[in-house]
Amino acid sequence: MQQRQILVTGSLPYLNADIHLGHLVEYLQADFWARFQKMRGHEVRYFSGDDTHGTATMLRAQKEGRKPEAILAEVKAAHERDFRDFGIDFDHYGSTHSPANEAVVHEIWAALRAQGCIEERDVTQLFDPEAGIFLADRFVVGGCPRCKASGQYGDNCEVCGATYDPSELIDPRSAITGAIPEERTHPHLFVKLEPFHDFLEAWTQAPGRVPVETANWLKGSFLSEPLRDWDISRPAPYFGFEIPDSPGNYFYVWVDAPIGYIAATREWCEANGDDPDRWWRNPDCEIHQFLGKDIAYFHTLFWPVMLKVAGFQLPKAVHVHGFLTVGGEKMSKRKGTFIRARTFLEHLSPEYLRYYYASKLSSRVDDIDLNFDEFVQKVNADLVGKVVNLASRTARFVKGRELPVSYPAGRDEGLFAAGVAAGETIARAYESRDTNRAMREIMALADRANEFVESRAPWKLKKDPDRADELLEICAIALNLFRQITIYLAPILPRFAEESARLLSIEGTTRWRDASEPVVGSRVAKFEHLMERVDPEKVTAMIEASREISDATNDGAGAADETAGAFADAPALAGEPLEAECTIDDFSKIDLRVAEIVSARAVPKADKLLELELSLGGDERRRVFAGIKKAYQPEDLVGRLTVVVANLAPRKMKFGTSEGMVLAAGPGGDELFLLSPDAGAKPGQRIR
Ligand code: B3M
Ligand code: ZN
Repeated sequence: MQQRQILVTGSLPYLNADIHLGHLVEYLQADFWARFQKMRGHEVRYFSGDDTHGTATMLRAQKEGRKPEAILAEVKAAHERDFRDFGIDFDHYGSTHSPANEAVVHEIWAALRAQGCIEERDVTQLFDPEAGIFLADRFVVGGCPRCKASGQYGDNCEVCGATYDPSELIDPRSAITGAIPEERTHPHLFVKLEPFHDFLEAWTQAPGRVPVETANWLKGSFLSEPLRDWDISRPAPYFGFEIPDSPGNYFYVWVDAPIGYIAATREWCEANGDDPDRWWRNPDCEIHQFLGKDIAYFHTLFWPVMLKVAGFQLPKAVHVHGFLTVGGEKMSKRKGTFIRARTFLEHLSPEYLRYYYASKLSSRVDDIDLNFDEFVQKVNADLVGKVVNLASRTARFVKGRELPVSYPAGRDEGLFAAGVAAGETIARAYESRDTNRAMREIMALADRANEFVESRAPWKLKKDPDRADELLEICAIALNLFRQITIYLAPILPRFAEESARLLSIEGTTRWRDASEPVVGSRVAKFEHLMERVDPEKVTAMIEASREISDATNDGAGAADETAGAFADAPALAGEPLEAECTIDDFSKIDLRVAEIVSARAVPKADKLLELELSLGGDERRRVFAGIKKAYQPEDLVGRLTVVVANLAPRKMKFGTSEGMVLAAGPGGDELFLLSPDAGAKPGQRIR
């Protein structure tokens, strides 16, 4: 197998938030993948770091009367501790507030300037005269100009969904000081993106570059119209890097944040005598970026342009994951489901979460749900009941004895060889980040191994001194199967693999190919208990410990500067939205599109359903089952435009899978009215 050179990144968590279970989805997924690749013998580095700049950091430092650097150091140490304790094995964890990062920012900036990508234009924005700062949209609060709801932040109304300019708010106030903001004009610097339209189209739509869902979303939204210039400067005061040839202006946090990936690599190279260009200017190096769907567009529009202009290597793949829900709902501080990494560690073993996430994650962008009943059940049934059990019920019978000098392959019903063969399937699943599949395959091996032990009943042989050799043979088989399974689990549960090596007195690090070599001749050590069952009471205690009075300081998953996260420090001028309400963020998760009905037919034996084939523009087709049979004749629908929820998780129905949902009004039965856009709308257009 040819050795690959692979650079893995996890997105840079923002300074303002403690690491919580939502963050961990990503860092664990990338960690599983990086560890797997390392075990396969590839040259792999996994980098991340803190995202530090922006107004939010500045305001926090002011409020706490400290230097931002002091806060940075404290937060970085806490983040690194949380990651380490969850077994997330970064080769280096950097910070965007570093000399290395500033140097790369300058390099990229020089290239953007040299290639004529920058334009200066005046921007009129609200200004807080008391705080002396321009107010990003999220820092303005007032009444909605349309529905008059009070306490609306920014440029959209959470009540009626209207979008507007923050200056149109009724009685606008600064969310920082409560002062009445003024309009002021300041020159800003923009990156012209439209000249890169074709490049971005080709790059994002290349097979395997981004998940299909993301590629389609980009194509149907940003790439379907001329790309708007990107405003990359912020006037002082701002915590960040000053723009070298534009004094008094600072780089917007999202400029230097992704550059932090390169800076982290440089710092690591510096410390390890390696050449950063071998990683970032080398077409043979595969760059794999893991990130959440909320920040996919930063990484697939702005970032590739910066890389390209400055001659850096573009990522081979951007692996986008969904959000974490807990018990089917958004994490909530009030309900105790907004769980910090640290709180989890205080109650439960990190390995539980590593395994549970692995069993849930696939290569899809879908959100994953943490369901605590399932969590307890899965960990106990799979890890304790199947894997640990395999060793615990056999090792003790042969403690201190040596394994036979050759593996009794003829006596194991072909199980070890079957495990070797399964290794390739499992590796393919890991490679495509389908750890759900990998875990199922591995548990199937554990099931078969346990059946074998069951059928040989070593506990009975133990009683018969004449059958000691047979006992040893059976235990050697079981322990080798255990060893094989723990190697396959090692990207998820590295400690397990180490323990199994220790149990069989083997030295050295675990490699994937060790799974095809049975262990022979070495001594069986004392079996140490590998894992406790999850105690549901500890789960309850963890939730209790996470419960807070209100969600007022909910900093959300992945909240960056100038987005909701900044509000942790803002006075509560706005009424808190009720949890049952759908926030604008919730709503914006719904991808509504114009669709053309290209064919329609009645579903036989279903009295309500029509099967529709929808076109979402280009050659994107969807099959949707709609309960509108009583209201429409199929032939009347063909050629008509309607509205479809395009990112609804596919639903398996008796008649097939429905890949979306069309929208209709009315009480039901024959009184249903399909929604349609006005004439002129085109299939695939996003509804906003
Ligand atoms: N800091 C994610 C967030 O906190 C953001 C990621 C930067 S990756 C370069 O929203
Ligand atoms: Zn409104």
